[in-house]
Amino acid sequence: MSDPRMSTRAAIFMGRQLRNAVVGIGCVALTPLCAFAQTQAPAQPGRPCPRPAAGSIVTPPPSLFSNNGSLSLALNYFTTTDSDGRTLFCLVTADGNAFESPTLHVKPGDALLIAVTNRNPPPPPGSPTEVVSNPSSRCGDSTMTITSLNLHYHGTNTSPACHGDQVIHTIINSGETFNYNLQFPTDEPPGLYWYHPHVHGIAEAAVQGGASGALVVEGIENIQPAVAGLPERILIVRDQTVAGNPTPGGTVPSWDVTLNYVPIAFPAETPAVIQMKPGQKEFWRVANASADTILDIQVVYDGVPQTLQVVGLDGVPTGSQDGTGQGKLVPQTHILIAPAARAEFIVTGPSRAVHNASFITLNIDTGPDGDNDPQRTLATIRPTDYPVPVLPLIPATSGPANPQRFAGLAAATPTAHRTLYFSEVLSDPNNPASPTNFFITVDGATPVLFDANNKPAIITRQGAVEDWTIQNRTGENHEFHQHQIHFLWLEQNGVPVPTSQQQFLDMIQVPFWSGTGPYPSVTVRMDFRGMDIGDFVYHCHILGHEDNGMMAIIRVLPPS
Ligand SMILES: [Cu+2]
Repeated sequence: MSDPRMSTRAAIFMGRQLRNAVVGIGCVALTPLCAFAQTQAPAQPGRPCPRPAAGSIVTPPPSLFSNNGSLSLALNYFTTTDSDGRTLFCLVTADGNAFESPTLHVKPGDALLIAVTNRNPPPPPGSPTEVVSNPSSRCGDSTMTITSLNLHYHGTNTSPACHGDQVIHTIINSGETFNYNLQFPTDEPPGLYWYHPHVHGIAEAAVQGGASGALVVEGIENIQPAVAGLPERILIVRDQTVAGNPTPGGTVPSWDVTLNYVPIAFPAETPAVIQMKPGQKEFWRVANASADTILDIQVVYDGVPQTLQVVGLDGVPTGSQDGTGQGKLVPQTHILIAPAARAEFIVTGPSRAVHNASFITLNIDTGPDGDNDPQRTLATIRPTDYPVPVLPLIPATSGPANPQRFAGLAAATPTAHRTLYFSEVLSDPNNPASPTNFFITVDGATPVLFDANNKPAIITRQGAVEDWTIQNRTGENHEFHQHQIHFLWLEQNGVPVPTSQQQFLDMIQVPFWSGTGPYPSVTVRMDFRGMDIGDFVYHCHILGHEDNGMMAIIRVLPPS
């Protein structure tokens, strides 16, 4: 599109059309998505995107494993509506068993090959479109519509080139098939990652529709031997709109949550059920696959928060990057999990003497302009001699740890320092009810809404190590995500993080600003020493913010 302002408006328009259609009270007639949702039959025979009933036992997602260095699969992308009028989206294996949202297990060094077919119906005539690439940047289709798709492999240190983990220009439109070919580096940290659609403007709707799954890089038992032999429980929290669209506040959440698709729906908020053998240690791998909801998880037995032995955050084993190849357990009684972040930890099942055992998320103070993320019980934990389902076991330690991607980063000399900040303004300063524009900006530059055709906001070179201070100049929390690489958490509000608490992350929350005093900030060390060159993005992972502009492009050039 020749006029970048038009392009931006189209993207914002698309995001808001979708958001309005999904969040609004039922489906508002004549909005594009409603027309799309109501008039189009599912492409899959039967009912795609099935969901379990409230109060169901939590079952693990189906798993697919790599073999001889690669994992190859085909996924179909479907949509439907549920009984409350929500638009659902799902990724389902195309061959054989029609597994929804399979967990993809790969080893460091493996290839992941996915043929993705968008089986959404075409967009209704007259719905918005946007050209997101030119002939040189094109990757798949060139025109985004309200039914477009692409996939992001969150947290993976894989290439941002086309057919890799490329989200700026990759577009898969209705009826089209696109082939992903991701090569995992041999030094990819073992742990929990995830995949989800990432088309700017409609990412929130796709993720709240449920189109996401876990991705496990195998081998954590070689860095954290404490998990060897333990039952492995993959838990995926997603969010979705609240039926009836009540005004958030008090106990009314901005979004309902689900646990492995079991709904915890306002107002009943019936917890899901997890069965555990009394006193049995399990290895829990929790992904916050919510579009917008911040979690602060806790396991509580008869009112007492249990000590969780954290072994990994955002796919990186805790304490594992000091050159020893071994991790360290970090005891915590609750774990903040930003949208898109992951936490992996050991939890011990309740004894028979425990009357009330639960897996909860605590209330989040998101700031005066933030969502309402109140405390909720995600699951009741029931001690059972023969729990169902029977969980798979983490293998025994099999050898030395693979080389670690971020080793030595703490001691590296930064080659640049930058300050970035989150900001928000009303799109019409004279109308308090007008939509908000969201920005992430390098200090000193002019704030611009994200557009796939924007120039890079930051240009650096492979080999660089940069310290970034990221400020929040708004009245709500934002959740910083850097694609392609992890970063080392160095400072909070200018105060150094103790070495024992430093961690490699791909998500970090920047708390809201009270309106007076210094802006809250985090300082992180970015590691561009790896293989990945090209253009990729950083953004707020509250996807409602990202869809409305809070994303920018970084370009990593080859070494000079
Ligand atoms: Cu945000």
